[in-house]
Amino acid sequence: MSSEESPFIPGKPASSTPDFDEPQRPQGPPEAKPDQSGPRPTTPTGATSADEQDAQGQQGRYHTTAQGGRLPDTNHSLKAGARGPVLIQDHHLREKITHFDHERIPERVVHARGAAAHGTFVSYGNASSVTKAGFLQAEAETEVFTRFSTVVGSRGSPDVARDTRGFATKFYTSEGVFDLVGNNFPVFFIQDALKFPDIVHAAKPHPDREIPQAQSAHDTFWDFVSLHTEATHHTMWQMSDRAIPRSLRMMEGFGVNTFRVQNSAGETSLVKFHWKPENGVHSLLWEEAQLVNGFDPDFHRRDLADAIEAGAYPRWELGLQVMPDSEDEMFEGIDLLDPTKLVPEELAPVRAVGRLTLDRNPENYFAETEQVAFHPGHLVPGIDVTNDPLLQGRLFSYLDTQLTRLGGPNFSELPINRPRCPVNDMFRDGMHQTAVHQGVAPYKPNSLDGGNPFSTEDEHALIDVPQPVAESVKERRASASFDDHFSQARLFWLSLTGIERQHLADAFIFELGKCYEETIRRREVKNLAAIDRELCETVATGLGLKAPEADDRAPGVTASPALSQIGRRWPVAGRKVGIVASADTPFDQITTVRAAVAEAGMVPLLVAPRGGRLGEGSTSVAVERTYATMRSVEFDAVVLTEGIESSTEVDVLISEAWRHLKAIATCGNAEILLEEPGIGLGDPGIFCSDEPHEATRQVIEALAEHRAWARADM
Ligand code: HDE
Repeated sequence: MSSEESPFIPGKPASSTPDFDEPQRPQGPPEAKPDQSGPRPTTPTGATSADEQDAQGQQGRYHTTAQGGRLPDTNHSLKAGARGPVLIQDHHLREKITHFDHERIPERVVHARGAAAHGTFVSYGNASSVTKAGFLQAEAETEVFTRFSTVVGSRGSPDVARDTRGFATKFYTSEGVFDLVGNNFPVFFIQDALKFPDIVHAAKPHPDREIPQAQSAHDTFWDFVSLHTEATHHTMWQMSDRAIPRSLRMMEGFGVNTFRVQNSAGETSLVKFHWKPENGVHSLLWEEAQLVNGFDPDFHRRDLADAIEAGAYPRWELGLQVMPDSEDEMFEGIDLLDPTKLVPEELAPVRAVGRLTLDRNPENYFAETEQVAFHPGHLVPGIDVTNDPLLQGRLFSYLDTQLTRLGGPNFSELPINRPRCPVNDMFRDGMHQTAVHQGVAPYKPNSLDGGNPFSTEDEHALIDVPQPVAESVKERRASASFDDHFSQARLFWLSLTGIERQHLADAFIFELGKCYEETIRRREVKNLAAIDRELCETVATGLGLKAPEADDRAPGVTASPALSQIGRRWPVAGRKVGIVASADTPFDQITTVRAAVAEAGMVPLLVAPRGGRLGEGSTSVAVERTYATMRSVEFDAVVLTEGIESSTEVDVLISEAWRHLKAIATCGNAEILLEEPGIGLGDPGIFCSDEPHEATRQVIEALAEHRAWARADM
């Protein structure tokens, strides 16, 4: 460095004296952030508030070190001359690289891939007869954060793998945090938490080559579930269309385990929690799912964020199935402590008790979606656990896992996990402690801190309903009612329509067809014989195996029609319609179709051969997808306008939309495009009209049933 060169910026002349009197401040007003100087607000824990924490590391207008020292340059490390080696004294270099080196935390051991949103839960006020939980009382409104996830795949795995989906909601109630940590299936693979590592090891990639990613279509999974028949019911759901949701917004949610609730008179009931989506329960087809995973691996994540940003807020009703708190904890012959069993809605109707609206995307994926920590033991007064052995094990696991994942016991101080009510837990110190606790007596009883904090005999969380525990001996055994592994698997099968059954059988054929070991395939087909003859024969035929003898282990089972996804009409808001046009399309056709789609609360996506705009001047419309960037799987329905020509891309679009039972409308002479693939103008879900508005109206009407199911029989 020459003697005239600045010690801070190579090449910049040094000032002769330190510039104390006239600091060189940037001109103009501060750019982005509001002024965050001034005293830091504190929460009752003594920690800085959530808002303040969010801004930590991003305050003021200058780039600084982590210690707040202003930085002149972050492009060049400090070197012994412009071409010389880097000096170890460059603190900025070491601090920046060191922080970067430690940016990753362990991903969740299961449910690693997730997407989340903030929202509000509004109670209908009609649940007080069964629970005193404050957030379910009249006029209660509660801030929530919901995270959806797949189970098996790693953080970077594709969204629409065939898998169970997590559906976890954190209610920041005035009585403390309540977490409803559920799935999109009402049942689980195992009856005892002790088996959880086994099912997860079996479902995860093979330990030698670490393949396949985010799949159950492999030997270890089928080895386990074929041997461990209590998994049969869940496996049926996993092979059903429920395992490939069209959107996270179109899934049901279930608490799975049975909970015990208590009202203010001290009366208890057993309940199962349900989330019912306002948009209906819809799925992709398997071929679509496979295409989506290549075309847009972030399909679900993008869909959720886009919908919220566009104001098409997803909504669910929270429902309760309420069963009497009987001594044997059975209901209509169903053991309520067995998480491989559901209670058919026909036997215990789902009573809607409030509405969840997700209306705000996270601002920072890591801080919120990644660091949120759920726990089925985060309970509020009026909601307690049962002895379901799966739930009991979960009560241990979720706290334990955060210690590794979030690096210590203070994760509830992270902004996303903080209760929105006073916290005075008497916990102290530990890694990543952010609170500055007051007082000298973090123990009870004490006199030095005036006896603070006080215990309450009033409403408290962990209600610990005094349940009698049967006089018993210690033993590793489940009750005999847990031995029935097939009757509800059959109930699920019988509840599905023909096309849903076909999809389910096809999924078995695909998944077992991916297993190398024939013994595994045979063993699973034998299990299917205990569910249904037709299912077993279809799968055996698909695999080239001989169907085993009929097995009548599940006699006298009836259907629960509520489990089928097909046969109802649903709101179409938020669905996506591809409008294919070109520079030759009459412009009013484009505007008419777009307006009709938007008016129905759906998302119009204009597709054209090339990018840019269609139409002239200020009324022109931006092309949202080109032939290079579109694929049929993104659209729920397709409208073909006049002026588009046959091309490979358009032909593939039409044939896929046709095969995937999607509604297709043509305006005017665009119907010619249907000739080549042999699509009849009167076929189900095909709408041709000279009136673009009419063609679009018919498509919207058809979308209420999700797909043109009648085409499946053609
Ligand atoms: Fe979980 N589960 N689980 N699980 N689970 C986790 O906790 C576990 C089970 C569910 O978005 C982990 O924080 C055991 C049933 C969801 O952050 C872990 C058993 C249901 C999520 C864990 C079960 C679930 C998890 C991993 C058997 C549906 C994601 C990371 C006894 C009712 C939550 C974490 C999120 C996450 C353990 C069974 C739902 C390891 C031991 C049944 C939605 O603690």
